[in-house]
Amino acid sequence: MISRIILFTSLLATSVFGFAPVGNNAALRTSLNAAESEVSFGELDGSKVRIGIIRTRWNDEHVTNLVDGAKKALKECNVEEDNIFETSVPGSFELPLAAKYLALSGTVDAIITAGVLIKGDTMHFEYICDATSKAIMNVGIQTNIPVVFGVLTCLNEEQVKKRSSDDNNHGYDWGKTAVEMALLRQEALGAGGKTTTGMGFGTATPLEGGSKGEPAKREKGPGFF
Ligand code: DLZ
Repeated sequence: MISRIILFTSLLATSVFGFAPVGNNAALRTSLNAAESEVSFGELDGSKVRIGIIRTRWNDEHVTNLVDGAKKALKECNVEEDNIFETSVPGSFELPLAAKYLALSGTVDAIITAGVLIKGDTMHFEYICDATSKAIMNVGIQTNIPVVFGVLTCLNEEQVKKRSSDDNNHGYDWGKTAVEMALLRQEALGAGGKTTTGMGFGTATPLEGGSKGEPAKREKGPGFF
């Protein structure tokens, strides 16, 4: 009964204040720690998509694990190694602008931004999380290039490890998400011209170059690929 009251109080705090107090409650601890992937992906043919990965050098070891997870997924989707562009920026705060430059280069069909933010003693974490997540979303909306939000926002290193290890690596989902969204974009905008996701955009008239069944021509942008 007592634990139910504590859980109820925590849920109330979450909905009212946007965060839950960290206490000794087992149910709450479990929900904070466990973040198993709950998304499933169908067959994704990434053989004709180009993916950009922009990663941070902050929290290098963890981010490398996440990027490895993403690359594993890209490989499973048959994305060619030559079609993966990777570069790094110092921290998560730099991810959105770098993603925008890459998106505007016209050389990739989707971008994965990869970083790890760990809460410290100050409000820095909250500001960077908020600014970065919103800006990354904006890059996708403004450029029409899907940008995957691959930034872990964790309260401590233990949470990071639980989300970037072999058996539960969020980077893997980010890789699959990037391919799915790249295919969706090709389908929606006509580039690639093949119905691949079953979302119904395949009948849309191609916007630039090419005709149905024939990839639109891409111009090589400066600096990438
Ligand atoms: C400064 C900073 C701090 C304290 N922590 C992190 C972090 O946990 N993860 C991360 O990706 N970046 C961090 N940064 C760096 C900022 O993202 C950014 O690079 C600097 O504020 C410079 O703009």
